[in-house]
Amino acid sequence: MNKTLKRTHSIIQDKIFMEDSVELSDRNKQYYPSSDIDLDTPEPWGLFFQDTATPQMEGLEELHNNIMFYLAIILFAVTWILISIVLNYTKSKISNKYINHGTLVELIWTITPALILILIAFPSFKLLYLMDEVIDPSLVIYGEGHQWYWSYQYPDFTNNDEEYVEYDSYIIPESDLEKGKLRMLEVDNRVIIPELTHTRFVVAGADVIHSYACPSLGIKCDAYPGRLNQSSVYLNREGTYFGQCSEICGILHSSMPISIQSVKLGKFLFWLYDQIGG
Ligand SMILES: [Cu+2]
Repeated sequence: MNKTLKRTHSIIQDKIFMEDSVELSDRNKQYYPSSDIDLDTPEPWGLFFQDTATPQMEGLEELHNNIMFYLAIILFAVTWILISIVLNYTKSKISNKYINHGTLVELIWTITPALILILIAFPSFKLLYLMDEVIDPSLVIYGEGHQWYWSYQYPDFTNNDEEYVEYDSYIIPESDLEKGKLRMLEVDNRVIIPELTHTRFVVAGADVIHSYACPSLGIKCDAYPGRLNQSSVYLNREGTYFGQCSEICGILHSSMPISIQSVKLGKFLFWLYDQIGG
């Protein structure tokens, strides 16, 4: 661990112990609180988005809502036209069996969808390029997909022996699951990310193509062998977020879940210190 980190660590250590009066031995527990109080989890028959935790996901949800607005109008308009033609064929103003061409109506039904597509395209491109940018992140986390687990590295922080935090993250099998924990989603080592910190998430595959996905963070990033893909993460709040590998990668594709926990910066430095020491 370098000198600056060490100094920050000791300052924050004092601050946290004053605030929370946490015993040293109990410290590890606060990194892994029980997930039955977490709200950012998938639910049975859940149809809607999980609570958003990053600006990207807020943008995605807003885009989704905007597109749904046009979708609802188109759905009602087309349904109304169809039903009115079927029920009222001879008297309906929009149906006439003797007219083969109508220049005006053809212009309308060509130009209107084009305008709607443009209206959808602009906010979509804006969001696409905003999400693509990872400018000057404070932290880099490297995630690698294996058959069938994820491994993580935090190459920014090294101790005196030039070692950095590096660990594997395996699923907790159903037989070992504690009460209140989530089936097929809990892992033994979570990804710890400090909140309110610009983080670059670099993803690759070790053997086959995997995909790193977490719905409430708005991440879905393919993990290719021999190629680095990146995604930006800026967590708005503390919480535990769950995701799964989203590329069919083999027989245990469903058994390599992703669990991300965002903590306060102080707790993150504690955790780093616990992992690699001074
Ligand atoms: Cu996979």
